[in-house]
Amino acid sequence: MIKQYIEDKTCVIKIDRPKYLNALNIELLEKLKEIYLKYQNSNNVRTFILTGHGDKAFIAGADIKSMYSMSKHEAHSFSKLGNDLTLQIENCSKPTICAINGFALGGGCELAMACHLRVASENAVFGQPESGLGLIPGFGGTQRLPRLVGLTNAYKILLSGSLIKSQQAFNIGLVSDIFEQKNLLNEAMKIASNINSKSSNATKYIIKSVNEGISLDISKALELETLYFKKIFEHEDRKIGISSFLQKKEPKFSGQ
Ligand code: DAK
Repeated sequence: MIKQYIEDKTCVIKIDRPKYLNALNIELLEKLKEIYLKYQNSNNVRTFILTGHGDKAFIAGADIKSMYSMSKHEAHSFSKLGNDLTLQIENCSKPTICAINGFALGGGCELAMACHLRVASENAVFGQPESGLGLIPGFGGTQRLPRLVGLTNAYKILLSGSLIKSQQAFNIGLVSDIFEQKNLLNEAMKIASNINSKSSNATKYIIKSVNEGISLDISKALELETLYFKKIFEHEDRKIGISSFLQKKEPKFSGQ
């Protein structure tokens, strides 16, 4: 259901339910949550890559079949689990790069949107088809999509339920890069390795400042940035980074 391994301080998570185009069910969400809980504070991991097995689907949404027979109680747990997981990913001090290798629909697109970076294969397809199923997005789609692509693009995608391809997703800022399918994971690894070479404290405070500041008015958000800017001066990494620059050498951050 999920394959996971660690390579060069990057935890690679592969959703592997090909028979259902990697659709999300409760078990899968629980497993994902467990992986994040296990590695979010581990010294062996600096970044996560979230991707899907194969070249057809990243995640084709929540498991439609299991939603049909879901009781109200199960729907509530499902919703809570999904929203807890997206917040856990988004607020983790270690960034997740989502490598979208095919269909990213409904809950799949929503999970991708909770990640810090999104890169896609040329054949990737995005959409929030929930309205056609008599539903609305349940894992943050109505909230994160407008923040990422603006109201005009978000309403078009949410209300129409239409699917868009990689190039359009790139044009509206939903993904940062498009790669050939065969190179997708390698390219995501390169992005991760670049982040891994930077100060983990800087990574952590950038994520905190962006996440906490995005819903504040600009003056409060700038105060927050000032606060974290001051905090970063408590860390040895700042001295290592600046002195390496002055000595014209590559910094080797300690994470202290
Ligand atoms: N769930 C379960 N099975 C799925 C699936 C899904 N989301 N998507 C595909 N499959 C299954 C298909 O049923 C099929 O199984 P068999 O018939 O072979 O047994 C197999 O995967 C292969 O799919 P297709 O034969 O359909 O493959 P095609 O290439 O023809 O089409 C497709 C690919 C991705 C265009 C098509 O499969 C499709 O339209 N899939 C459904 C996409 C979709 O509508 N996704 C959004 C799901 S709704 C909430 C929380 C979350 C959500 C809502 C509320 N709260 C708790 C309130 C989220 C909702 C969603 O994500």
